[in-house]
Amino acid sequence: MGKNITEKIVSEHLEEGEMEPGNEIALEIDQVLSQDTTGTMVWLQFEALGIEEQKTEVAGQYCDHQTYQFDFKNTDDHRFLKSAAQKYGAHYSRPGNGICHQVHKENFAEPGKTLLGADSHTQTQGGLGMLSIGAGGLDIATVMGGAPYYVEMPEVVNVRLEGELPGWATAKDVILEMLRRLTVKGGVGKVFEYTGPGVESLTVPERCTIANMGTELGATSSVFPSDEETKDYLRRLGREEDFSALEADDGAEYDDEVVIDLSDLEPLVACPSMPDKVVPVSEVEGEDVEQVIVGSCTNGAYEDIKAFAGALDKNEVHEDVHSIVAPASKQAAEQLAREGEVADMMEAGVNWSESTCGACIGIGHVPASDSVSLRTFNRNFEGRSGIEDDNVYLCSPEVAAAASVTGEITDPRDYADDYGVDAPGIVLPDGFGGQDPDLLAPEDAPDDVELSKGPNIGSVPLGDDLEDEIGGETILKVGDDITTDHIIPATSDILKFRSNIDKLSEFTLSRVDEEFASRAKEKGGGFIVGGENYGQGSSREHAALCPMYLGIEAVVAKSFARIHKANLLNFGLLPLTFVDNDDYDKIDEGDDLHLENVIEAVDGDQETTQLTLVNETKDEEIPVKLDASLREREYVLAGGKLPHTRQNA
Ligand code: MIC
Ligand code: SF4
Repeated sequence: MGKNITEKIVSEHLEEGEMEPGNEIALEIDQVLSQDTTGTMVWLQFEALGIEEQKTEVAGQYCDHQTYQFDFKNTDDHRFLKSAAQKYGAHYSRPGNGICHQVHKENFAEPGKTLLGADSHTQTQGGLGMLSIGAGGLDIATVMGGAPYYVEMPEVVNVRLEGELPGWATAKDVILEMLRRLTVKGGVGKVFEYTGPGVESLTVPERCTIANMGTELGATSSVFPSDEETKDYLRRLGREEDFSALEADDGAEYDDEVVIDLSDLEPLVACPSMPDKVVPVSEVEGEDVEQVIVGSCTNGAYEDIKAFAGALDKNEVHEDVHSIVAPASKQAAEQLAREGEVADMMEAGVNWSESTCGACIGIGHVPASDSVSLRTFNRNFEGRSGIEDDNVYLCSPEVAAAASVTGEITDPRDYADDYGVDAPGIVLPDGFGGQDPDLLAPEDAPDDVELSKGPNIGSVPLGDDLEDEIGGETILKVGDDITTDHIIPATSDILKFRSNIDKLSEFTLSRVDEEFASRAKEKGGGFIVGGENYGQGSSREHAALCPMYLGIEAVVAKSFARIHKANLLNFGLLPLTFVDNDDYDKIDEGDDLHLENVIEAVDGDQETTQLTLVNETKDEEIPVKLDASLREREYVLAGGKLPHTRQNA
């Protein structure tokens, strides 16, 4: 039987387990990456493991989220990250050099290899035929210590692309179409593998845009073949030697199939405030726009900004619009500057930001109250832009250009007619240059580096041993689709405490209920009750670590997002699901809940065990399940993965 691409990469890296969907497998990881808001915990946990040097082929530590360094705490974080990268053998990318996924793509991504990243959009590198997966920081730390990465073998979905993109439809519209069809829950437990004749017509940066937003589908990963396009792209990056061809065998089997005819696609937007609220641009045409931003790890590459510039075609930015480009890497910015594109855009009224995630998580360029912001990003969760009740639409660089000029959401085909502009298409540079001074190689590091810890760098909190009886109040009950941005927001006022859990935990779930942290502390912990897809979005393990720190022992929900569930288990919290989702209605905030015989239920030799949750306030017995591998069960029994790893080292 032929293998698909995912099975080929998995089988080459399989250390334990069977490639049966749903089975836990242990994967050997070739490369890791972390960024500046997850990296501090990654390295603090790596330090706690007591290992002298990281053991993967390539480790990249990028400084991209908090590059404005508006507080010494950010700068101290960067200094700490540099010292950790140099001490333990990672590449260090200086603040302003670019977003981790873009800089990793430019320098290290390699077909056929595995990558684990402490950022949910790590799957971007699937555009180059790499199996790349986002995970919590502790998983990165243990992989750097030489352990495999344990993950459920995903189902592999064949996304067959037919035809070619017409005029103003783009790669962004391919992934928005996937979100329109499958929703933000549609990819849980799956890898989307893109095949079919349409793949050939897509350049690597376009493939990366599509792979990047597999995260918004909830997917474990997304992957494209590695072909002549990949070879050509690596050649332009000066890394042709990293190329190897990779495609599915004839007769490869898949668990499911989605067919998209690229020729049928039209320009789409995701409406506020969920990436799957997708409609054709024409349906929301005429909506006034006050802010347009081109950038992020989805559409901030050289090719995206070039397309924006091409679509702008030197037309002036509308007087009511603030139009901003935030390049995803300094290399992209440098290239565009050399070509004169930057000057042309500036002349047209576009502003230029440094290379950063920035506005994507509400750091800078917070939209005005009651205004529409149109962004080429991947997430528009409510409040993520830095203001509650925001109206963020997600779109392609071409749609961003049309709105910059007209001042309203405009179908770029109408804009093209009115302004006489041709669809720019994707233009690749002959070659990329620059950037070397901003990427420090581990082999050039001095021998005697010590970790540099400023006053804001705390220590790693450890969980308590699991108790056989767990009781406490329902400190909070929330609805569906609670994101990690709700649990631990990433805005500038809060992000600076990522390495200081004592302080950070004060903000836990503050966007839902400002009193949550103080109530949890006062009550000595308790339970959180959630709806579907609890913890979707970011990989930030702080969304598990902070509730643990506040004494929360279990989250009972209808379902969980993949990375968040793994993070809860890593820190010894119980992610429990209802056997019957209607029982969600049998618990109210403030109800006293009780679990008995917990150790027996966790210590079982089954991947699914059942417990009885007693609602003492309402005198109800509610059956709940723990779905966790035998290994994850050991973590919980030991009070978390870190104590477990140390005990077994
Ligand atoms: C995000 O897009 O939400 C982030 C900020 O990049 C996060 C990482 C973090 O919280 O630090 C992610 O996607 O994992
Ligand atoms: Fe940065 Fe936004 Fe990408 Fe997260 S989604 S890595 S914040 S650009």
